[in-house]
Amino acid sequence: MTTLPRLLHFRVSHYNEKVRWALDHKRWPHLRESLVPGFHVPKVRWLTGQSQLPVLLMDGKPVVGSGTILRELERLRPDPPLFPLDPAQRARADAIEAFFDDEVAPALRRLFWSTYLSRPADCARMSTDGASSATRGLWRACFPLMRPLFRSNMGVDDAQLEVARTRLGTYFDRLEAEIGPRGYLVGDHFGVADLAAAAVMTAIIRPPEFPYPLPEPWPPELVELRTSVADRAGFRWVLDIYARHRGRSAEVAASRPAATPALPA
Ligand SMILES: N[C@@H](CCC(=O)N[C@@H](CS)C(=O)NCC(=O)O)C(=O)O
Repeated sequence: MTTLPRLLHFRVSHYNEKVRWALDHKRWPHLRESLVPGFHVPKVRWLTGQSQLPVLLMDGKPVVGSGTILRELERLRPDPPLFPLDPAQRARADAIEAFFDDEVAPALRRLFWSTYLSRPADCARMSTDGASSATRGLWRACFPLMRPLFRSNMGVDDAQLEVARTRLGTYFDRLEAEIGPRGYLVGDHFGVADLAAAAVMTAIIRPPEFPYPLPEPWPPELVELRTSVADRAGFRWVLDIYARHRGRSAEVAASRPAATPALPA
């Protein structure tokens, strides 16, 4: 790599948090470009032919999707490791990551956004957090047009919300069943399964170490949702993993020169 990786991301997103965390865990200096949901489409489509984030530009070449990006980071910078070397542990870690990515993440995202989509002002503040007030105003003006697209893109409808609410407890059951005697999901060390499960759960848990706190006040329905699971051991596990392992950011401010060796540990 001759230039710093550049992460195109949504601040609020749990899939995007997986990649930020992996870059930070590996102390890999990188640039971040935060995009605004809805307004991101032309740029991301132009770069990648699809519209989802995260996208990591590595020497200008796009790598798309959190799972693919994590594996590419591991291949290029294996130390400190995220993926177990033992094949049985690796298979378990991959399966846990797939469960949280494919089953849990869409359901929690649905629940999270459902608490915002009927509150245009709160939704605009959350979606454009970090952007200019002009961008926020424009986003707010476009909201009536974007809202139905957001609903259909994320499956925010009564039937799918009901399924998500019904299954919420089972997601915590699965998480709690995977926690081993040393407090990690696979083996004795922090790894990809812990990172993926905890990052995905941030959609409703929002630990204090999550790098982009939601603007206050939260919608009361989101506060209720979080409170409804706050007595779960899995909830405490996510807070604990974040407190112990989220660590410092390896983001480099955009004005710094773009070819930089590793940061001191
Ligand atoms: N499987 C993908 C899912 C990524 C994804 O769903 N990203 C959402 C944000 S949470 C997105 O970019 N949505 C905008 C769109 O679909 O245009 C991954 O792991 O990265």
